[in-house]
Amino acid sequence: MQASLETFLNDLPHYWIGLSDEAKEGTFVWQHSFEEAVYTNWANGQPDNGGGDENCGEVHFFWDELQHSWNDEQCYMDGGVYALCEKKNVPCDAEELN
Ligand SMILES: [Ca+2]
Ligand SMILES: [Ca+2]
Repeated sequence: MQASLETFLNDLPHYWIGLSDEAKEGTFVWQHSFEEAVYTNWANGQPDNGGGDENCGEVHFFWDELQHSWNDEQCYMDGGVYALCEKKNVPCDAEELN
């Protein structure tokens, strides 16, 4: 999954992936199910709750590691955060679309 994301993510923006520890500091849950994340891909030293208010899990490009990995970030950032959403495959067959 992570490898396939690399093919279309830009290097600079932040992508919120639906994770938050707003309810319980240090416990990141998916906002669609409130279940704790089983798979994680945190960058080295993350999540660090930097500044005491980083509660949203994001995919971020780390220049020092030259790769995308996860970071906890403020949920409200200047410049905005893109939301990365999952969707089911949509059939390309015209009959199924009608
Ligand atoms: Ca936090
Ligand atoms: Ca962080």
